[in-house]
Amino acid sequence: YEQLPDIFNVAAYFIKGNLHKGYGERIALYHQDDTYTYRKVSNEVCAAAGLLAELGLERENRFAILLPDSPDFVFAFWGAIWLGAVPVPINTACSLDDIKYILQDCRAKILLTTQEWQEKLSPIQSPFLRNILLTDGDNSFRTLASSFPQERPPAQTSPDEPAFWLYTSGSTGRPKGAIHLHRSMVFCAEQYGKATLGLHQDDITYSIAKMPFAYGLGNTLYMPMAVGAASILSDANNAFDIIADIHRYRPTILFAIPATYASILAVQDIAPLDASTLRLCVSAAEQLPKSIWQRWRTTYDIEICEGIGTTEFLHIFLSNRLGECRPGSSGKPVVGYDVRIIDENSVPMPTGEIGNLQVGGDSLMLCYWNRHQETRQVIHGNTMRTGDKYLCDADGYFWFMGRKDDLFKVNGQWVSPFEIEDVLLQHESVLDVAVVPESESGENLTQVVAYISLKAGFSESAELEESIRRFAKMQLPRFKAPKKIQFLERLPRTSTGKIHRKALLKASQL
Ligand code: 3SK
Repeated sequence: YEQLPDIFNVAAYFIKGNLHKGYGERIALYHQDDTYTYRKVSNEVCAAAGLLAELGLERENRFAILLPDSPDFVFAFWGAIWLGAVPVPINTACSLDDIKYILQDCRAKILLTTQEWQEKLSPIQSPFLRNILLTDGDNSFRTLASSFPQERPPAQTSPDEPAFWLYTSGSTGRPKGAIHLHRSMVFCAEQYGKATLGLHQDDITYSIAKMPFAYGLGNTLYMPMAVGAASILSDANNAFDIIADIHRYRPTILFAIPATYASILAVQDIAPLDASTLRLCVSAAEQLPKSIWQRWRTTYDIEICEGIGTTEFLHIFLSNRLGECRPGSSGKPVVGYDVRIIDENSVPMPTGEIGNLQVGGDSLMLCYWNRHQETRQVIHGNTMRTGDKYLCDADGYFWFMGRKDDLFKVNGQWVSPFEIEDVLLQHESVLDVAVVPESESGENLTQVVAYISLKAGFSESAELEESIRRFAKMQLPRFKAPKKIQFLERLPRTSTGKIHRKALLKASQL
């Protein structure tokens, strides 16, 4: 990881870096029927910066981007950083209420969005907002930007000043704005993108996680750009559209979440995926059940490299490596990160024992915006306690045991929901499952409840419930087998695609 100069603008570093390497005519982006070369991206970014400056966006001002993954998103994001301003991508999968909250909380001076979103948000009440730019309609962002020069010097920023914010999707409370520096993306691209995954210029990345989510931002935006590779911009979010995208654009790397892999496998008989262009598959955001890893490998002969990251660290810090994957584990530390398991007094846990995950590394956020206490609770010196329970085995692989409040005790013994979910997923009818505890009414005892959504062709019945229950009992100790099974058409998920366990916990307590 290189020493960065005192004056450093990360937008100029990535964009001009590719032109200097002679990659100007290489494809950077695929979007619908269009392709964009690195030269085109550079021109559009400078023009966007010109427009934003003209509209009064100044260094350190926040600039909200509420868009699906699209070329406009890319040009606006880099254009703002080019100016020394601070883009704040907002996930279109957030609730309307959270989007309005984020707009106010980040004090954006300008918002870039679509007509449809502007109408949904109307009236926008933020005393800081001066201008709303739209990507569609008569005076579109791109049309307005086209009258600005395609060259302009970047702001003379430093590696240590804020470059962009990302809001955490937290399943409770309001989203929190994590402030990231100009240096952060370089660190992640070097340590994870290049050194761990071996990304190279001929790769084409396809990410199911979208750019306002830290995982998607790296997969689609800055990691491919760090090596002169290409990425696919798409809003596909179901197995059929994802498969169609893979057949159309022929990506070499698929970045997805466990639900994506499960859903592609579930339609394999009716919409078979030709995975022959994929050299690498990555899963993050949630624990990947072993059974899905194994079925994927058997079906497509590709390992899924599971990893884990956080919005606060910007990208993945624990990862499996091709050829060395241990299904069900989060892998080993990405070089450059110090990952430990500690007890409540910060003492390292012995091998094989469950403790709290503590991570140190140069991509750690500066702080949560305007949240002093919450920042202090998670950041300790150069490290962060992520709130995850983990153990590390004798070979140095890390195993996720649940968020600190996902683990629960039954008959006095710790239960991790993932072990039970993994078993239930092996039943022929189960598409998706989440296990949560429930107090047995009238008694102070905890029982295991499984929420299940079924594969196409199966429907809820007493016989099916009994068959799943029997299947679980055969493979799990008695106290871990679900006492109660609830069928749902779809499991509730957060805006980043994680199972919304808190919502299920509430439901099981009603
Ligand atoms: O949730 C994750 O595993 C993750 C991965 C990469 C970047 C950000 C996040 C939250």
